[in-house]
Amino acid sequence: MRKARQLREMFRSKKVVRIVGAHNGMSAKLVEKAGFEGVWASGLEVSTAHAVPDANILTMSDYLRVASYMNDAVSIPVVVDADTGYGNSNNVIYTVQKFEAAGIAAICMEDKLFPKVNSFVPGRQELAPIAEFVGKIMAAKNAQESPDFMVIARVEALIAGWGMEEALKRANAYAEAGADAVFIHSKQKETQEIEEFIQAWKSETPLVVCPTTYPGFTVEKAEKSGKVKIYIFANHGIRSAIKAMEETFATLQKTNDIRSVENNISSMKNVFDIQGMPEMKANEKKYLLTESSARAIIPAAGAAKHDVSLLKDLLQDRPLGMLDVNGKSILQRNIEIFNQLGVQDIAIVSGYEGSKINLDQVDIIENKDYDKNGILHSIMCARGHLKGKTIVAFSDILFEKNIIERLLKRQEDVVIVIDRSWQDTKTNGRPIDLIKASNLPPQGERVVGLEQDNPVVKMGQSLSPEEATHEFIGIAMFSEKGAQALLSLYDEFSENPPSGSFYEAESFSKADLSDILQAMMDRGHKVSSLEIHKGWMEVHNFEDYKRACEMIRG
Ligand code: SPV
Ligand code: MG
Repeated sequence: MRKARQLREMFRSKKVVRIVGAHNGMSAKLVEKAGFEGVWASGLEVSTAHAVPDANILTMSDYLRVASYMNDAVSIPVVVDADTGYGNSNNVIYTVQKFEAAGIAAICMEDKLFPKVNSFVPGRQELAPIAEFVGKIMAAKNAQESPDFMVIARVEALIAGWGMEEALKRANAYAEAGADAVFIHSKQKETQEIEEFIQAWKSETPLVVCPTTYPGFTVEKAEKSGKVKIYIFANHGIRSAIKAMEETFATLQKTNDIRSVENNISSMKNVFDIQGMPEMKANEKKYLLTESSARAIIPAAGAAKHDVSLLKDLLQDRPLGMLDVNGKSILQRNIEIFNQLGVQDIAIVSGYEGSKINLDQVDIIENKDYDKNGILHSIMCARGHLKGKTIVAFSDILFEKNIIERLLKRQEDVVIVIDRSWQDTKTNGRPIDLIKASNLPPQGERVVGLEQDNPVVKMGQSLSPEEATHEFIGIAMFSEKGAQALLSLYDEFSENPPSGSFYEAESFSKADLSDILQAMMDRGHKVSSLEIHKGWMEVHNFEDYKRACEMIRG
């Protein structure tokens, strides 16, 4: 009974506990999000949400189900409006057992006859005899399991027009019977009636008020009284929802144009947040294990460094990975490929114009020093993700799905993707990461055997074209063991950075992935390869961009 205790503890403070009416999990969650202390599972709201009168048309089980959804959606206490207790004392016992078991902190029962009618509906407002209601309170208090659970007794004498004396008589009888609080209800427009009651109230039992019709009785006044412990904003949630929906529907009906309401409705992101979708996605990453269970790291921190002069306009406000290729950014395309292949845990390392990487369902990790260090350090910013099978893919390349599909099937500890068609590429003097693999690429028109490993012997931009067999495309995969080896070598160099250059980088801090891969090879680690023939491209200049837009449709 964690929440019942929470509510009891709030009662100990001088502050009034503000609870707000809700009718389902969503509205309860919005109450909590807005910063209130508790939820009022309002009979009026729940009935309205079902489009039936607030007159015990719904059954106790209906209310219980809705209250449970509310309670499950929030971490603050839920106080349930249990009307008359849904019958006589026998029904009250069952009601308390069920609601308490559902985690509800308190129930409130009113001293009307079953079936009740909402207090603001003119006409029939029949009160139960005092003895009968006292019996219900005792039944409720005896039925509760935990001493923390609360039973609030609601006095309807003022609503029914029986006068102040009757109201005080009843309130005192209910307090004597063991009610944890007395809810005194009034439908007056002015505050005199409620103030008179509070003035005359001498019992230690705290009061509950619901000033829907007498809003002049503010939270501040309630607090000042020293006697009111709960202040109910009973139905303002559903009334605002009704108005908002009516306005949206009326506008849509008139305009037949979604754009006419777009600015006045909640974003889909907010909808998913209320659902708890981010938490679900986080759980998926942990527990929806796929055959490969691979993760991905995409370093996207550096400002484009190559010949981007003609891309400048497109890139002045965003990193290269956010370049739009026919309606989708490069990063978005690549994330979709990973997701389709079951790679859900994706970390993107941001740096240059990092705030523009507005992608959902990925972890965005900032490399604050992106302008001082190289890609290797960007990758290491996401080292928390470098466990188990992990693919590292550069952010400025577009690639076909089958490359990743084939890569995921590989079992070696370090596998890098290498293209045998590199000589076909016009680089215009731009350096590319060349590879010397153990075996020459298969020659001739028709080729099989690309699934066999062809271990890498050497890699780097300074390899001579005569020596080179392939080109590294910027995608590598590490097994658990491979990732460990990479991390420990990185840590070793970080602790003792080599003075001067580090392989082809001017310093260790500027190192590229190819530099550390070469270092791994030099330490005797095997770097395997996945050989491909085209099926990818990098976007480094306007020419590349135009070709990418032509080749990628949709
Ligand atoms: C409710 O919210 O259902 C209440 C408060 O019982 S009132 O509608 O004011 O009676
Ligand atoms: Mg009610």
